[in-house]
Amino acid sequence: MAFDIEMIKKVYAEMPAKINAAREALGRPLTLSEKILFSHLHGDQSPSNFERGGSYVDFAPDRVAMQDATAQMALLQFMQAGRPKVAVPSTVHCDHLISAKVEAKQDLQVATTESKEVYDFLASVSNKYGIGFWKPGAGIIHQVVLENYAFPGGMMIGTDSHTVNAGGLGMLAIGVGGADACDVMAGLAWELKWPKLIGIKLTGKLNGWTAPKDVILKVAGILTVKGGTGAIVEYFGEGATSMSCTGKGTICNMGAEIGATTSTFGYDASMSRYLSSTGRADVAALADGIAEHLTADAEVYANPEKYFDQVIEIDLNTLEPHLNGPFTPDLATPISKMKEVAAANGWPTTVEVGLIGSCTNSSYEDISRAVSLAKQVAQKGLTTKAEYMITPGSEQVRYTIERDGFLDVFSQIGAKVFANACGPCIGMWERVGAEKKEKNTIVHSFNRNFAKRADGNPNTFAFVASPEIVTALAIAGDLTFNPLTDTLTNDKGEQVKLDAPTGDELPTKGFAVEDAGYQAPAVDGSSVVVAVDPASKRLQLLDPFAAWEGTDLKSLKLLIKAKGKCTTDHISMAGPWLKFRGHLDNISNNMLIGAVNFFNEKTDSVKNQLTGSFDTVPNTQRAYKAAGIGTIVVGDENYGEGSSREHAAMEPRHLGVRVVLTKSFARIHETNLKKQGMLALTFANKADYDKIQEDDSIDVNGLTSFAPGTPLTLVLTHKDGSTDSIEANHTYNQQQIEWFKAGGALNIIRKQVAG
Ligand code: MIC
Ligand code: SF4
Repeated sequence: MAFDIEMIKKVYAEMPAKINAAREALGRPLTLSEKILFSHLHGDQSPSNFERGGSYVDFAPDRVAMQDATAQMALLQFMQAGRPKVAVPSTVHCDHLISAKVEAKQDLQVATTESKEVYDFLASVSNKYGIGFWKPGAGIIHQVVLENYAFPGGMMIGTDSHTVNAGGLGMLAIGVGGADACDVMAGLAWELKWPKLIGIKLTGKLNGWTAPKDVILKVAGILTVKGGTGAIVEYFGEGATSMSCTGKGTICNMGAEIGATTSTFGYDASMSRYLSSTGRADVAALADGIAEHLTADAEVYANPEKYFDQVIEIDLNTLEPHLNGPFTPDLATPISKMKEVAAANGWPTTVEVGLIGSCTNSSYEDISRAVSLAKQVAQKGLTTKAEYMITPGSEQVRYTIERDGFLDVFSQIGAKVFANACGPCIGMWERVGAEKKEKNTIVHSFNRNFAKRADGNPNTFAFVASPEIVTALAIAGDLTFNPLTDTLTNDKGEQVKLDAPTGDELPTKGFAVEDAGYQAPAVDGSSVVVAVDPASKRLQLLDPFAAWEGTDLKSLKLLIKAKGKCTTDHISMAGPWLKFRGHLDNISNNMLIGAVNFFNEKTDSVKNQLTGSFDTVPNTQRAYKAAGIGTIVVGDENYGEGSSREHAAMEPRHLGVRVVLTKSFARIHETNLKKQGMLALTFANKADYDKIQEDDSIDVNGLTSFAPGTPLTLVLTHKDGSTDSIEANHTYNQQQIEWFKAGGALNIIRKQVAG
């Protein structure tokens, strides 16, 4: 039986009437995304023609998921809210803190020793507040959610940007910061700007070497890392229904890489098969009962241009496998063009390592298709040129692929199997030699490939591809190898071709697992004590941030003007820093150390205006803090893209940065800044970015009349005494202005729950 089946029954019982009411209010057919949004409006909200990309709307999500690296902060905040139990079903997943070094068992053991304090904290908070706890080794949050919790037509939020993976099962699943999760767990409404809608029509059918991954790699190439911002992407068409449920999950997962709020697919037979095979025939039966409500109205898919803001059509019959990268997931190259493109750009073409798995591509189907290629190595007298590594997405998948002999096939090509965890995807790859910073190329089936992301080496060129293509390129050891047309030389000196991959959508013998790694919470957790050692280096209870002083902000110093891409990885790096995710002061020592200083093109080197000398960003900021001087951070386009980690907002808040002024923001990061009581502003005129000088002091005026839709004025005083006055826009609504005034949303929640 599925978890929380009563909740699912209730959602389905209420859904048809809510959808009908919305259809009536709008007087037109509805997309699937709208059906799910309208059926999850918060009680204080009635259906109306909300403005896409304009109206802030309150929702009541069905559930919350958190991974260990973000759960610490989310739960430290939740503990301050003063509630005895979470208001909606919630889970914690231990997946981000496990290194990939030797192999699964040993690495897991090291993690459970090293991070014992954090795991114990998460387990006891979960136990106390009624939260399901998935132990280290159980698997990666999004795979575990897909296998156990996602359900068609549901709405969930998760403290991880790839929460969107659950769209593969027809949910609206949205990545948020911990403070948002805290609201929902405390029983409060969750606010989101009513999204725009992008429709993607998939015609034809996947075949040969092409995989679901190639759909999203292609889409990323079309839309770029910003193109999905503020939008839900809804896939439909024969190409969608003919694809596996887990393949749909992969596509939705990487919707995070185009900045989309989330992505989803209508309920179909593939979802029903997946639900049944993962022990949830009960959910499949319930979904079958209201199937018409779990997909768009027929008119919508017949005339998508009328209902979506943008429609893209992709023909799967002719779609080629793609390789996206290096350093950004939207640089898409069809495999047949790689020779040319790599040569033109001087990319290193020897593939050193191929890595498959992660939350993005760990399905039984993915693994079985990769295995069909690995088998050909022995059959055709080949040797695998690159190293090959696997991070299974869950213990259930790992156990099943071991039972079915797949791990044996992989070990014959020298593969290493790491723990069921994020590992190399999040910089927890203790790669031998990475510290030498040599230029090299890797290919992986993960989702992100920002600089340093996998192994900490800025000169690792990482390319994202399907598990099938990763496996083929690892065998060939060559980035320019096109398995569709090229041959390899075998041990007899013959030219051989790899046959196109084949595999099973689902295990014919069903999934199996001995210990899935789940720990249910206490029925009554009131007597559970959550202890945090005040001397801990890894955990620190939170002190509320100070409220706004009630005046304009005067003489802020420029801390850094960041140049170019500044993702949350640049603002709050992962890898070795993950261990401080529960300790705000300690993790603040990584603040913005990856951002490039516009004025000297260096990372982690900024001018301290008090002394005139250069120092690291955290040291400089701490010096301003000690002197009681507020600062401002200036950024470029799509600032804060990438992950949901609210540390990227809490660290500047904690260290005394008052304003982040950019050309544009990524959605989750902008919300995270607002939640923590910061000012997130954008240049009204993007060219004003050029007016910011290294020694600027900056006033922010207009705060005493801070109001929705009214820009603020910034006065820049340059070193020579001259000044520039510029306008800054913001997207704060009245509620968010209250967060700013209170010094952070949590200061308000605490009062609401107590009062
Ligand atoms: C990521 O893929 O970058 C992460 C690590 O999963 C993050 C969350 C985090 O920073 O903890 C994400 O995508 O939100
Ligand atoms: Fe983990 Fe990587 Fe997935 Fe993030 S993207 S949840 S780090 S596997």
